[in-house]
Amino acid sequence: MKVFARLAVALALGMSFAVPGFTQSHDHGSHHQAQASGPMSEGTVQKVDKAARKVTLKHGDLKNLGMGPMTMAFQILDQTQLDRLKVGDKVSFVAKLVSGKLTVTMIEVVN
Ligand SMILES: [Cu+2]
Repeated sequence: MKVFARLAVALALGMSFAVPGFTQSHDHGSHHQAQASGPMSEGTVQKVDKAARKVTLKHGDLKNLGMGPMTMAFQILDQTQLDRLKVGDKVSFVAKLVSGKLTVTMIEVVN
């Protein structure tokens, strides 16, 4: 339940910093928002484990998960997205809790 508590705190903090006048449906102009079905985060690939379908990312703030910068492993559901990754790649990704596991639902290499 710890994660959910932190998520609630993160949401509350996010709300208090929201710019007055911006509605929730406001398009911030990033084409990533639509394709990602979640907020994009930045990271660097540290390790790819194809057998376990996991990628270890050194990531920046994950605002939707209430997480600060750290290095950690994520599940990746889509094998083809995992196959494209290699150590050292800079990536944009969407991380979510899926069935209680931190999971990358979308990831792309940033050139
Ligand atoms: Cu993390």
